[in-house]
Amino acid sequence: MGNTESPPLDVVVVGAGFAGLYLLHRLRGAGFSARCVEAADDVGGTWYWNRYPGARCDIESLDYQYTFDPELDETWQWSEKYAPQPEILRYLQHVADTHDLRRDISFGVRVDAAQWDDVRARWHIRISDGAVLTCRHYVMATGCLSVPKEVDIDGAERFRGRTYWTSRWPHEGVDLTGQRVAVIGTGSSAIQSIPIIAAQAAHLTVFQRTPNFSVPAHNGQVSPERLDDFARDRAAYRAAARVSTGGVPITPVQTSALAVSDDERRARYDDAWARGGLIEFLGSYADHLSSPAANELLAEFVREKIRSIVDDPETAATLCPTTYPIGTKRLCVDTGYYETYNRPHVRLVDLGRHPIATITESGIDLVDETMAFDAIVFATGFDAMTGAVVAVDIEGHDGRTLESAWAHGPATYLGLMVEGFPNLFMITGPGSPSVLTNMVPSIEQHVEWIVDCLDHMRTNALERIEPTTTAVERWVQHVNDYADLTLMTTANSWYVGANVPGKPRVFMPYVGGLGPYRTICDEVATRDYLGFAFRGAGGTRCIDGVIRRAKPDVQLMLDAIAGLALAPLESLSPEEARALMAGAETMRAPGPAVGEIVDDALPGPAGPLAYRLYRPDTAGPHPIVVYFHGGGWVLGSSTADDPLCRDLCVRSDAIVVSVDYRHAPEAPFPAAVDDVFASVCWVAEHATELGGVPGELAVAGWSAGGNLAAVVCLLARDAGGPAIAGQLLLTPVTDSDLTRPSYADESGGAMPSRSMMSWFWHLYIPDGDRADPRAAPLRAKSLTGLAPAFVVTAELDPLRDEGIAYADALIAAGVPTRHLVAAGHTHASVTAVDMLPSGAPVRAEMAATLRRFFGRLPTAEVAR
Ligand code: NA7
Repeated sequence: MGNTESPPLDVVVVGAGFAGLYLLHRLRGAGFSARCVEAADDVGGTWYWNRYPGARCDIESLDYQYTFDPELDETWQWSEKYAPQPEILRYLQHVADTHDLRRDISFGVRVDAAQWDDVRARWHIRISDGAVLTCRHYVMATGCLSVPKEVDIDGAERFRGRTYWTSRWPHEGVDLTGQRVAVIGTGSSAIQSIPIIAAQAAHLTVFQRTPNFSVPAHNGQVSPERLDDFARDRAAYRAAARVSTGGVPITPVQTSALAVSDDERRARYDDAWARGGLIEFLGSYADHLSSPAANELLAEFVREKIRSIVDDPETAATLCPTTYPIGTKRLCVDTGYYETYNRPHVRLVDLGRHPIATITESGIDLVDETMAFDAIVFATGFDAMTGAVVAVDIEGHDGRTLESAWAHGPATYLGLMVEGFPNLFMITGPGSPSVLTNMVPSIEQHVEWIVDCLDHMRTNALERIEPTTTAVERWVQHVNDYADLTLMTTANSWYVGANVPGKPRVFMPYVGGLGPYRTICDEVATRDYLGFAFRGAGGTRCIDGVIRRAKPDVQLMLDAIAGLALAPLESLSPEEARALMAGAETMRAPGPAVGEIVDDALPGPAGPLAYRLYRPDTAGPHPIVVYFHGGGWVLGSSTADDPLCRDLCVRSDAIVVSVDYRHAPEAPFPAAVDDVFASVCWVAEHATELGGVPGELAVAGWSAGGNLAAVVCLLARDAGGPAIAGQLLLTPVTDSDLTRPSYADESGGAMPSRSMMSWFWHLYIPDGDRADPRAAPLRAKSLTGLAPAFVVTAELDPLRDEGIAYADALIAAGVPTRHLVAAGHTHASVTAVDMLPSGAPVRAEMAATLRRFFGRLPTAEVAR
């Protein structure tokens, strides 16, 4: 870089839109020196550039505005529910004037390159006018949708008529009166501008690659209900937006679209359509973005509307999206879009059936038709979320550019920072809620967090901040896990980069919502900036770790359970605890249907033992899995783990026999052991009668049931039978030592807690030897010669370490063993069939291993 360094600044900000302006204001207030670099000749960001006819916000203006300045709330009045671009631009100019922001902004110049100087811990920022700014921190406030996508249509440069881009519309406006106009693209920009272009043009032809869903804006006066809500308590209104999912203060609907009658649903959809608004429309039921069936109901409702609005059935059919779920591409908000196709001079071309061969000097050649135009409007979108960030040549501390670091997709911590690029922050970067929420409160949250972080660094004499590898990897995983719970990843949208040829397909925004995300960011800060490494005169500091270890669905369940504020199980009597568990069983999803269920009893050493047999819906005979339920040897029954047993039966194509055993404290150790061993012997002897294949017998169990399954294998080995093909141990109890580190890890909701386990052990073996291998199989003198094992431990389970120890011991003893660590899972979450989707892959592995035990799948290598 050149030598013309300006004096070092605390911060350089790129972009003077909503994000850059507020950041400048906050930085100034906190006493930091800052300069903002803006390519345009005025403030406004996206609202400076996007001047196409009909450009408006698609979140109501009352919500799409800053909340940091109550005076602005009082003095600024929007003329309409969805303000037009000139008014939003005037608003931002007003904010810049009111807070005297322009004096720290360099207009008409852009950042070409930025290079981190690791020795002096500062950034050198090269500006297009040749100047180099030096600063401690560098913030990209460049917007998520600011770099137009390059034209990827053959022959575009040949066209001799006029060409326009919705994203770079001429400031002086365009008169298309009497012209033959082509609009390419049918995204939000096209949908807003097409009705207005149609009003001017002599002929308008719209070229559609993928139809979009759009709901009516019903623009006009700001809705009176919203205004009333706001006027009643402005602070509360804004506070509610800040903690909401979408950045708009609406109460989320909890009901499934599938849980109501057709009439009730129809009435709600009609009402939502009559009100307009994308967040409210999509949120009219809870599961539109997670359940394909619920989504299809809403999608079909919109298609019906399209068919009812558009006169020509063929055009209507072409406008109806059918290839992706509604809401998985940005839902559009329009004024008279579908109606425009009823105008005689407007034509829709379906590029799926009539692709563009080339753009010519005079128009557009389809493969089967030649068309002449005076003007072509490209409404072809943006290189979203990453385009503006990688457009600058940013070089981090090891000489690597950000573009190369993100070659396989963006990887960030919290959407705020990137490993290898110290002191570089992004506002609403990939990995943050950003475009899935109302951008303004999302921007405010990022700005405030960053300025607080810089203040923390200044106070503690820390000069350098960078996220750790672990923090980034696990955040990326968390963002993906969350997206995978929804339908969002299924569409070819700009959310996944599918609109830009060659861009890696990665779902970029965070679907967890603004409120939960804010909680996460706050928690990171209060936990001493967990996952960030600092350096400076104040020392070197790093609390490495993972802010959200639980899978998102598991976390939601943990939060719901925590909200119930239940008394600890161990504070109840065994009868009360059993009643509680029985109550919980009635509330869970039932699990898949199986071919047949048989409830019966088998002879146990001290009386009959109830069992439930699950038979697959396929031709038998089948192998048999004898299953033992969890419940700390105190709770549960042969039907207690019904959904899990059904799931195992269906997935493994094996008979599952869930056998009950005597419970403590009424029948303490070794009663349960005697029962389970007897039951396995009985099932082995009666395999044929049960519909099984003699000799194809495995044992399985969860928690205390896993303990019993492991113990049965020891007993069978020592007794010389019955032959057991394999043991499946799901988060098993393997030892009576409650001092392992996983007991001290609080992050998984800590179930079963040490005190709960201690209660179970006390009831099971009140005064006997808890080191007896029939209670603590890890203590067995030898584990050699045992049945092949599959041990599943959960990352967030207090029993994790004893499970790991058992898997290790089996491997050391030469037992063919697979050990799977269920990342982000708790002791019980893998058993929550049909409730926690993230457990399904683990159960699929369990079933595959059972098949392997029976020689019905190739043997997998021993693996951790
Ligand atoms: P979008 O939503 O990305 O829309 C771009 C449109 O252009 C979309 O219909 C694309 O079809 C289409 N497109 C892109 N490239 C081509 C080519 N080569 N040929 C034909 N059609 C093409 O951008 P917008 O500016 O409308 O809206 C961006 C966001 O701004 C919006 O979501 C709001 O948040 C505000 P595709 O769907 O990719 O097949």
